[in-house]
Amino acid sequence: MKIPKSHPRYQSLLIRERLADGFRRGLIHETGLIAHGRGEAFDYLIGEKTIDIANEATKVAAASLILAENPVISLNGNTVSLVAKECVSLSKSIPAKLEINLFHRTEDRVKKLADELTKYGVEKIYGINTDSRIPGIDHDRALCEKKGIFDADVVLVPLEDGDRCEALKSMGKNVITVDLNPLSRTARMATITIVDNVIRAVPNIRKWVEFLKDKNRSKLKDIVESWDNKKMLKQVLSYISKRLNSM
Ligand code: PTJ
Repeated sequence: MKIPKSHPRYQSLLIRERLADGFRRGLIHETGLIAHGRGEAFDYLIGEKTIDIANEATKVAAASLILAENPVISLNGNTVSLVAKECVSLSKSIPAKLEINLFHRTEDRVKKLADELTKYGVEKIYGINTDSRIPGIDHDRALCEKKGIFDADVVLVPLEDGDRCEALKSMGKNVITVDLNPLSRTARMATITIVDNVIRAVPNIRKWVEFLKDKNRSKLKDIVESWDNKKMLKQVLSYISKRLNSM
């Protein structure tokens, strides 16, 4: 469908079209569309822009990814449909590995997602031939690669589910998530939560990576170690309630 640029909800409708296209091409599971609806509602509440505290979380996430020894970006259907190209360029600038990890896993979807990523010049995609399991998870999101997520010290997991976030943390990893819902289990479990739309967050992480890359490592460590995720989530909720009260 051709959406006129003059439409007041142009950006939002464009994102929906991209997801619908991802669904038709077999990249997204049908429940991914529902998950997007929940995200959209929270995006509305924060004003559909990157709020200052999310930008701060993004800076901390970038510092953590730069400091990591084996950083991995975990990709699902929604993320690939919305920001495949941006994830590939982020992985190159960190540098980090890319691993496909699905809740509704089928070999067909894994292949389609890998083909989509390949279009943007990825040489190696993890998660196709899984050889390990994340302990404590009974569903397919446990499946991963030893050299990828299993051995990672920092994992960026946009649109995560709480179970795996908790399990990854129990393995001693730092988990960075992008989740528009500041109340979700994932948002509360993660080491660093970026409460922003993945569409805005991924390019913003890259921007911060480029800015911080050459900075002194002990300065980056200070940025990461002084981060208080719970405090930040409270600030986001207070931002939303102030916004609602002022309407
Ligand atoms: O591709 P698969 O098979 O791995 O399945 C992926 C989904 C998304 C279906 C699966 O991970 C799932 O069910 O996720 P949840 O538990 O519904 O969580 C999705 C979270 O992402 C929710 O808290 C939403 O608010 C949030 N969300 C949705 N769209 C966006 C978002 N956060 C940031 N940006 C978005 N565009």
